[in-house]
Amino acid sequence: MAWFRHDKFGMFIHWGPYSLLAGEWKGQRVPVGSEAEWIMERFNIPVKEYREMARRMNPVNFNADQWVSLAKAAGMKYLVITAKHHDGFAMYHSRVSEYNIVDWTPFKRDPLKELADECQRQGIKLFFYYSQLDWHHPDYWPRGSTGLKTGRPESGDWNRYLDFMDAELTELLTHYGPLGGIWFDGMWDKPAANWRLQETYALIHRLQPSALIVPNHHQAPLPGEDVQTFEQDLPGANTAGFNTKVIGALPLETSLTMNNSWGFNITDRKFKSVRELIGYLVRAAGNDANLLLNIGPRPDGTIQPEAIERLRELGKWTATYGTSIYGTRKGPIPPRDWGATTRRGDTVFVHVLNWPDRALSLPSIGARAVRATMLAGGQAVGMTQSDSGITLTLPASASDEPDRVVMLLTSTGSR
Ligand code: FHN
Repeated sequence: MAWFRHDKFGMFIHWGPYSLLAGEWKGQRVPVGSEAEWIMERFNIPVKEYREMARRMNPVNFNADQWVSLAKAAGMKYLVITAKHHDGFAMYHSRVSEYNIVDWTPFKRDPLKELADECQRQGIKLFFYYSQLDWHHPDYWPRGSTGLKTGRPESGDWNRYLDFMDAELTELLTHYGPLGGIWFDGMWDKPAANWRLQETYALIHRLQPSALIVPNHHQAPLPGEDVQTFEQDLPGANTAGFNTKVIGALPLETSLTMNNSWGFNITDRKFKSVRELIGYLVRAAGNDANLLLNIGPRPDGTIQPEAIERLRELGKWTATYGTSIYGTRKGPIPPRDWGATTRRGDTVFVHVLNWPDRALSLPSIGARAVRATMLAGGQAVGMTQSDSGITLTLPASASDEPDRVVMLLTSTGSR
């Protein structure tokens, strides 16, 4: 948990047979702003047809080194990739389901093994995303709120499905070296079902005691879980409509799309700007949370230039300003419209994201500030203090920066 809290910034990757469709099925398009990895459900694609489509998965241009290097260049410290999404297709060499990228497609390689080896080499922690919800498996029965029209028999054995899930998780936890953890999703499809969570969590912790369990069930944390994750929202906010407002004591994370879809959607051009993305990273840190930023690679294994460009720009930013993010905790002032604060030891970082003026008045930070300097360049920042707070006078020259970061050294400091 300590490393997770420290590392703050990760790459999320949604990649599977849905990437081949890129948001289109038989002339129908998923609307912009909606999730292309949900195409099977959106257009009620029968399992039989989807399975045939999946045979075409052949990412000949996939290069694990390039993906991991890109994450690293952006300043990301961990990576979460879809080992199995809701469509039930294993993007790794499963021995308990032939419906996997090695046995089912001409590709024959195991991209998750290649990624795991590369992550080891480059010092990036790897998580496997695993969808508990399954639109393909016949034993995912009784059904929940989705996957109702894929043409499966109206019967099945729920415990057999859970055994299958545990068998796949066992493979993932034993064949790919040490993992950062397992990132679960999909329990929200059947919230009232008996998921045998405690058995599954115990299995994971037995196989890899340091693997973190990150459940995206949109509820308050349950026993055995290690991280609380929020989807498309900062902790405590619920613009997405399904996030809990309860914030527990675990390390926190926010997952975020770079455009509006998790999986590759060829017509979704609504990429967030670099400035917005920096804002999310900073506001996440100001809320004590990590940012898990998603990309949806193309089916051939390449990454869209819009994503590459943004990740490289983020890398330039983290190279200078990363010290105000990594290893910090939320600062003394809760996030505001103008920005957020983070803290490491005696230093409070004031992130000015959205403030046009030079003078900025802050409430009390609970200690006396003895020095204020710009993080980039080290210029002194004017400061007046009273019991009610501090007024900073920011240098004019930096006003077009996405984040003007002021370092406040507090009186408890020894420097
Ligand atoms: O349905 C999924 C969605 O496709 C995507 O994987 C996101 C990522 O956080 N989670 C689910 C919705 O809660």
